[in-house]
Amino acid sequence: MSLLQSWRWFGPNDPVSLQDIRQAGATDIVTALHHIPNGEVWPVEEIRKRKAEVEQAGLVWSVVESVPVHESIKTQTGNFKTCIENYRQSIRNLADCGIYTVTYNFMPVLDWTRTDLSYTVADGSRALRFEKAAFIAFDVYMLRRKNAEKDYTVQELERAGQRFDGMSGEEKLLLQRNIIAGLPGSEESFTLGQFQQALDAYAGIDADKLRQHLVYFLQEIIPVAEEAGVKMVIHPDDPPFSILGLPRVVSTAADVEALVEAVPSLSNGLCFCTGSFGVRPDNNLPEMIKQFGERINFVHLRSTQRDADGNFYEANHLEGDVDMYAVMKELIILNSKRAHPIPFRPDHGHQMLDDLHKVTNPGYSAIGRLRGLAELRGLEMGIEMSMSSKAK
Ligand code: DNO
Repeated sequence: MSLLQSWRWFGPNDPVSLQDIRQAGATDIVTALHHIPNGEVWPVEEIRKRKAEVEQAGLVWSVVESVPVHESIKTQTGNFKTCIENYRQSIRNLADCGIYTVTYNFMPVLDWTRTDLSYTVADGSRALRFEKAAFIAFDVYMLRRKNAEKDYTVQELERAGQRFDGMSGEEKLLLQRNIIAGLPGSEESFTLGQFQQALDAYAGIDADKLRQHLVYFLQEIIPVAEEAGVKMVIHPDDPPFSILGLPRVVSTAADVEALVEAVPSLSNGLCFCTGSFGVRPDNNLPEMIKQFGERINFVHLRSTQRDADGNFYEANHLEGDVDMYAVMKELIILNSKRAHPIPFRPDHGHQMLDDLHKVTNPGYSAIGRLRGLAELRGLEMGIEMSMSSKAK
């Protein structure tokens, strides 16, 4: 039994169609009801409608990514209890429609963050990149966050200052847009003023407090997930370190361990994203698969390339810092112990070939992911075959 090959689809407005996805060879769809406002219940009729659309194309909607967690739940303010109750109802409704894997994250304010959505790599394709100097320039000189300088070294500030001075007005605006206007899949988008307000909501919340809020949320929703047969899978922080003075609680193996200890139910699961965890050299990915295997119910396969200055860009799926061979081998072993195959999706991809001339969702163009999926399925088949021939 091989891993399940899935593909993220952003719904009817996605420039990549369900037919395209079938031709890429994926069998399963990962999607969300992006039109339902954050914090509200996902109604059964809406879930059914989306499911039927996917099935008409000969595909299966097997994973939700994501049912977003409202900011009020993360800060425990305002009507967060109602938002949690709504979340529980969405879990029940999804299960009623036969969808049993639900992805979410607990990153404050921003979902994933990059500074450059069009970084040209050596072969001419475009990748997503996180450049530290540009990010600090945004934080200190554009957002002018109070006391931001304290988070950086003198050398980092100097480099960021030079970077900022060298940028045109247009480049500054683009940088701001890349960081706060909302990348695909993040349900929030801000102006600079709104953004500062959103950050202010975390003034008294350090990592311990945020972790307490996450554990509280889990204690409230996991019993419902268990009853409904749903696996909740948390996506790690991207990038997996603190940004803009915000706390982070899902960046390392120790972070995951703390969550497992607090809420041991197997419905408290993990979306194992090699691209996010892999940015930290201290995250040993194959070891993490062994350690948390029983709660890995969804996988994002992607690689990043770090440099000595703290920058990283998204490499081709089989290149970069992630040892994809070792990761895939562990996943195959894990999958062989399961009654149902674990879904993975090729996460992000370079903008390349024809897609360079199209408007695409950053990271989610068709051809780069098609390449990623093709390489990953070949890698899986090769490892599987060599493992079974050894066994013979
Ligand atoms: C980025 C994605 C994330 C992910 C959410 C999960 O490409 O992996 O936006 O969907 O963090 O809740």
